[in-house]
Amino acid sequence: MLSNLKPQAADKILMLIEEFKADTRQGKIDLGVGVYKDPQGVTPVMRAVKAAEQRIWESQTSKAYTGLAGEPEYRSAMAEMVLGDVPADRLASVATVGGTGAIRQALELARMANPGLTVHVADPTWPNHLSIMKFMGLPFVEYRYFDAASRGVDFDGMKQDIARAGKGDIVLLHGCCHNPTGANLTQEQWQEVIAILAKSGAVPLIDLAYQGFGDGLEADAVATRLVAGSLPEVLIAASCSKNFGIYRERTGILMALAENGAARDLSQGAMAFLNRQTYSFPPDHGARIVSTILTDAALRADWATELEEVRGTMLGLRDQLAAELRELSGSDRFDFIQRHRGMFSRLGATPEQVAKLRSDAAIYLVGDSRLNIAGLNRDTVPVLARAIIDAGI
Ligand code: PLP
Ligand code: TYF
Repeated sequence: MLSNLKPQAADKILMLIEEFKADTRQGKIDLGVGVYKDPQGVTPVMRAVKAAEQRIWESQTSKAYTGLAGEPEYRSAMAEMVLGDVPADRLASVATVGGTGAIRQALELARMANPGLTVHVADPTWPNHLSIMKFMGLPFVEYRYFDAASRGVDFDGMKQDIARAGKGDIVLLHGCCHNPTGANLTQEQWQEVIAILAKSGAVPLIDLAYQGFGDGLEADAVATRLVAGSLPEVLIAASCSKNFGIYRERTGILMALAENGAARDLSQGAMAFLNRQTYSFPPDHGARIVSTILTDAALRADWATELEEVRGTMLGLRDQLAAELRELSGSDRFDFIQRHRGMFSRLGATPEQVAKLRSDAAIYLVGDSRLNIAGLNRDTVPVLARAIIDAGI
């Protein structure tokens, strides 16, 4: 039986990790996988996370099962962090295995509710969105998103394309810090997206994996809150991997805003059912870290301060890289790096130029010319800038 299996294509981003490790050159620079690294190249455990783990270790008396939906404290703390004012009468939620688990469960839920749906997804988007939908056999179409000339959003194209989504279709949107481009909608553009969805009855699924990495914890939630406050049905898949730095704990949440209390109850039941079919109880440790931090004023303040430091470090690197490139190129054509938000920027380079960066300068980007800003530090920014010019980008 097992020999009938077909070889599966490896994840190109995860493959880069191995290729980088195997490179023996001094001074190699890893700008691949989306993991935050401090200027020393370390992905730290955040102070508040350590403190919360200690408290949990000291106070936890049982590791018996929790509930299929996860702990209520975690779900309410996350709803407050993401939504601000929580419309409790409309909100169903379950803890999930990371943000990826939330996306998967959201798509399963949508298909249960509307077996004939099509998913509308940004071109480009996080590759796992596409591979999950392919694996599920879910029909999807891409909407225009990235304007290769400006490295901003092709908003006219996006509007035209998402207007094709029909009632009960899903439109998958990045709540902030678009992966892989770094280009994001303005608040006015979000309002226009909302108007299009309100007219068609298509349902937004917001992937929120980088809250706090763009313009700040509150600012990065503004779009999600606008959508949640304006449309009758909204799905939100949020991840705690990046903003709490607890990647391997696999901590996420799926929230569904329903039209009324009866639909909320149906959604809650279906979401708990989906958890049970997939893995029964969601993981608890990461969720408990998050709720411990969010419900304790001192821990929360310390976490928010450290998250701001992380965000500030990335913004400083963006400023420095744009300034170096302005000087070296004698133009402002790389200023988009300063306008982009989050961990990533898409440079808009060709695959050959990306390969040249790797062969000539030992600098590793994803093949679509996405770079992880957090892989840089003040010393490596000039090295990258020089290599970008030398590669003819
Ligand atoms: N969505 C996007 C756009 C991402 O970049 C990520 C990645 O890390 C995720 C979702 C899911 O993250 P995780 O499953 O690690 O919580
Ligand atoms: O896009 C990224 O780099 C992050 C991390 O299969 C990631 O989202 C990459 C690939 C993957 C899982 C996570």
